[in-house]
Amino acid sequence: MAPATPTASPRPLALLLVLLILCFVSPDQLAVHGQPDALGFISIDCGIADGTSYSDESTQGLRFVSDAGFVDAGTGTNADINPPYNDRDLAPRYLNVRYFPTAGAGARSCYTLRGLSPRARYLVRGSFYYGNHDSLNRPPTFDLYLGVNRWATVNFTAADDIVILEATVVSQADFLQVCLVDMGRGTPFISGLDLRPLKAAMYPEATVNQSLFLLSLRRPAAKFTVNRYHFWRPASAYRVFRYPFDPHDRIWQSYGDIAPWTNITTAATVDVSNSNSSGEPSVVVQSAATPVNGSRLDFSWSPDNYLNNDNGNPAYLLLLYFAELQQLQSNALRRFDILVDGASWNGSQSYSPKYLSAEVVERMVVQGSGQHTVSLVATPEATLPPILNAFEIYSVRQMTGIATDNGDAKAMMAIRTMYMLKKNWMGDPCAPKAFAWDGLNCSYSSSSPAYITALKLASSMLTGAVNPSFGDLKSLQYLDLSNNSLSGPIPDFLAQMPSLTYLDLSSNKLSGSIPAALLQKHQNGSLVLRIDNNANICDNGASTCAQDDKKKNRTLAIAVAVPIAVATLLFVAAILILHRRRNKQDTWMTKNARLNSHRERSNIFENRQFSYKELKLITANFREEIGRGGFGLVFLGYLENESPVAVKTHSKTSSQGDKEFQYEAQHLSRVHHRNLVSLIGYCKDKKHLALVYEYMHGGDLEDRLRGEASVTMPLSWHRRLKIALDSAQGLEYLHKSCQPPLIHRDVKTKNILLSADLEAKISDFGLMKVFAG
Ligand SMILES: *[C@@H]1O[C@H](CO)[C@@H](O)[C@H](O)[C@H]1NC(C)=O
Ligand SMILES: *[C@@H]1O[C@H](CO)[C@@H](O)[C@H](O)[C@H]1NC(C)=O
Ligand SMILES: *[C@@H]1O[C@H](CO)[C@@H](O)[C@H](O)[C@H]1NC(C)=O
Ligand SMILES: *[C@@H]1O[C@H](CO)[C@@H](O)[C@H](O)[C@H]1NC(C)=O
Ligand SMILES: *[C@@H]1O[C@H](CO)[C@@H](O)[C@H](O)[C@H]1NC(C)=O
Ligand SMILES: *[C@@H]1O[C@H](CO)[C@@H](O)[C@H](O)[C@H]1NC(C)=O
Ligand SMILES: *[C@@H]1O[C@H](CO)[C@@H](O)[C@H](O)[C@H]1NC(C)=O
Ligand SMILES: *[C@@H]1O[C@H](CO)[C@@H](O)[C@H](O)[C@H]1NC(C)=O
Ligand SMILES: CC(=O)N[C@H]1CO[C@H](CO)[C@@H](O)[C@@H]1O
Repeated sequence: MAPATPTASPRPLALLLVLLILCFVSPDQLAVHGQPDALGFISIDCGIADGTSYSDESTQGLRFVSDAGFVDAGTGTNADINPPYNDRDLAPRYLNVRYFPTAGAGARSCYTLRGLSPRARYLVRGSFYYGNHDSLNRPPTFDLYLGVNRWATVNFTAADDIVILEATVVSQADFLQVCLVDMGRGTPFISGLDLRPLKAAMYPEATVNQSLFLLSLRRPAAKFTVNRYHFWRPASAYRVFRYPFDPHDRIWQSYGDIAPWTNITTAATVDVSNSNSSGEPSVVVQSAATPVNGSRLDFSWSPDNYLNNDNGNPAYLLLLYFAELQQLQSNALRRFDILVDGASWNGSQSYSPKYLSAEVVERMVVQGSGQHTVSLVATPEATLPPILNAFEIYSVRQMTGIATDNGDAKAMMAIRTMYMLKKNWMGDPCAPKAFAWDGLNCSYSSSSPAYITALKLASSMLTGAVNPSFGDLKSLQYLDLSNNSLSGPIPDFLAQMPSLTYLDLSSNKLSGSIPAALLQKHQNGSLVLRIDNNANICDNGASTCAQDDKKKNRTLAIAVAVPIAVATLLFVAAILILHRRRNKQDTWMTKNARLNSHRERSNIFENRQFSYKELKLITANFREEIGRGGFGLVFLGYLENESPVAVKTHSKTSSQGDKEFQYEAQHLSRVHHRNLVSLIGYCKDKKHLALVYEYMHGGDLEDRLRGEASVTMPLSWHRRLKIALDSAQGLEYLHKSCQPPLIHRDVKTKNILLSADLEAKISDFGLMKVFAG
């Protein structure tokens, strides 16, 4: 049979390609969703399968996409509308929803629209059709937020209500969030979400601090809840004009028949350039309402329950569109007063629409919580009744909620994405206060954005590198990343964070050197730094580890290190084999050692300077001698927290200068590796020199091997090999990762110490330099 032909395997090449792609394509480029299309539109059909899209006939081919990339993966569930509600002649976006059942009362579920221009004006539209998608036959009530400000309370009177809410906003940043808030009155859901850019001149009343919310008062004769009407009356349909008729895809719907009104329509194009600041399409104003019989047109509105239910004194923006559609005889006159709540619109001037030329007459603020009425009343000299071609009514609202600083918010979103954090991390990180993200402390002020001051991400299962976005949190004072699986080097940017005073990186898998600037901050007391219990932290206090350095240095270091490591390995292995005893039991770990092992985790990186008095205290006046080295005696001591230490004293007074000893000791205290004995501190007090090391419960290898014959358990073959490898690693680390390389001039079994669980650690490296200068 034909075996799998081992041709030159394409696998490594493919792998390389994947790696290259991963290196050069940013996550933003991969996430094509979440961005506007060529028209600048975002058209989301919430509830269709992730990653799918379709072109919509009713808008002549606008492409609607799924909400993947706009809403956090894993939040919400897709559902289809149930019969009989799916039988209506509806656009596809109303046939399914995304709902948010797991969020629970008080929780917020958000959509993030990206790729916006800061300070540009946009139309944002949410569509909601309940359609018994959850088979509960209970339409919910929930809050809708635009960023940190409440937009509306979405409420349904029936399962077949379609609610469409539109807002005209100026975006603060290059993204905008729309959030659904569970009020404990049913599960929030959404059918569709759209974003449309508007021209700069349109709706100037919308500012960074003020948004326009189109009223959503229901009209029995109108199809949708958008209060933007035209009076076009083709024989049959209640026609809706949107894209492509309106290049901004506003929804203009038919006002619907009312008995006292009829319409005038023209086939001629109406010039809209006079009112192009509002950009209404010509077709919308080609038809107008006029009274059947009489000389006035009246219509009114009341506060909108969705928008104005928390506002004692709502303010409205009213836009009226006029264009004369009839060629008037010379003796005919159409002239009318525009009255709001019985008062004239502006001054006392009456108004005559211009022939086939549209104008928008707008009234900025109509204020008050009651009903408001607009009346178009023919003047006494007029021979024709008033007309009205189109109108819009907005609720004008101050955006008083103060969001998180853009930089901070974007950094937090990047951190959330990078580490796939869920928690309650939706919407704005700090605001509103009631929805602030877990693990954050923010500083709030009434005049400036909220800033993040503390970020607690301990035990959060973070993996990978320390993300550069942490560095963008300029007001962060407290950063706890302990007890995760962060790997790679400790990045330099941590030292550049201007407000940081507490940084906990302990219990991760970080490696390499501690950036010099970070160390300096730690040493001068401006930063509390915790870095213990990491894989391979080394520091020479001056420059960086070889891994991060130029290739030349690295090659050199390896060239030096490898032979040394191999030599050590052989050397230790040989000794171990020579000392090998017949007994092969593997019960090498005593109960006592097990109990003590937790104490041996390397100490928090600290660079403590002991006084001679302190040493006397620690060692109970140098009571227990535990060893004798080339330079002096070694004593057992206990620190304040009861961790045992080995105090290595120097018997002779040194000719060395204070500075050099201190420099060397500081240098050594920054060399950390699991196979190197950690220096905790030093003493340079007048003539007394001493080094304080972590205490190794297992003693040194020489003693261990000598003692095997009599008291201790013999070392298994497996354990011996492990000790040899550990020792080699420690030595290799000294040479490879510390610059300039630390050469251990005195490798012997006496200098290989064992922890309680028999992990080997090299000791006495660099001693020659410290004590002898
Ligand atoms: C929702 O609508 C119902 C019926 O119109 C009304 O009774 C109720 O007060 C509304 N709820 C809210 C929160 O607006
Ligand atoms: C918005 O409000 C802020 C703070 O209240 C104010 O400094 C700023 O001038 C306002 N901007 C506009 C466009 O009104
Ligand atoms: C309408 O827009 C055009 C070009 O955008 C401009 O030249 C013209 O002045 C505008 N008209 C009005 C009345 O603003
Ligand atoms: C017009 O209005 C007057 C007075 O309201 C009424 O008597 C008359 O029947 C109306 N005509 C039509 C055609 O509706
Ligand atoms: C009233 O409104 C009309 C139409 O916008 C405008 O031309 C006129 O100047 C206004 N009059 C006053 C007194 O503001
Ligand atoms: C965060 O805020 C809480 C509550 O105000 C406070 O108890 C805690 O000390 C703060 N933590 C930090 C690190 O600032
Ligand atoms: C460390 O994190 C893990 C979960 O990742 C948790 O189970 C453990 O309790 C944490 N340890 C400490 C000391 O917080
Ligand atoms: C500590 O060192 C850092 C980094 O060199 C420096 O920016 C800071 O001003 C120093 N702080 C003090 C209190 O000396
Ligand atoms: C209700 C009404 O009178 N509609 C009229 C609107 O204008 C069209 C076109 O002129 C007529 O066909 C409708 O009857």
